[in-house]
Amino acid sequence: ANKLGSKKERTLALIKPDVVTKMGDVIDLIYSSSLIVTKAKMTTLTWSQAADFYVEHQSKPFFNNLVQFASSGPVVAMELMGDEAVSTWRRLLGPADSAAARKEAPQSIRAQFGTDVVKNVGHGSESLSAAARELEFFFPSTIGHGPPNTATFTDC
Ligand code: RTP
Ligand code: MG
Repeated sequence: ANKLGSKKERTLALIKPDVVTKMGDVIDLIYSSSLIVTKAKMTTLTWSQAADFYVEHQSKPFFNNLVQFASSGPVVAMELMGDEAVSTWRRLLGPADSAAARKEAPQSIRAQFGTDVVKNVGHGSESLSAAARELEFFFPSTIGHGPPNTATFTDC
């Protein structure tokens, strides 16, 4: 915590294939929040990469649907930074089911731009440890081919 008592965190936000062509609408809402975008990458996951990303859900009945959808087109992965970024981003997204979100949290991103529980606009890490794993998944710290991931922002 800093001297004001806030906790600066980083989280992984994913814009899913259903709204990736309207990513600006989602990013506008991030700009209106207390969070800032500190890394971003558009990529298309293979089925096996999406299964790896969602490994925590591998025993769930919806796993195959989820992985199929997540690998069905491009996604935009972002690192978001700000006070309590993990919970703040999940609150901005709203409930997982977009139809429920329209009733329970009509201002939320899923309420405004989502379709149902599958086409639900985005993903947010659910804990700091999940955020660390998911950020490393999309923005690996090891240097491979291509430009290294050296873009970093220090706490402000
Ligand atoms: P939350 O845990 O806050 O409900 O939201 P979440 O986005 O983390 O959703 P979660 O329940 O953890 O599920 C992960 C993703 O799986 C897809 N899903 N499909 N019945 C279904 O077909 C179903 N249920 C969940 C959603 O894409 C969800 O985001
Ligand atoms: Mg969840």
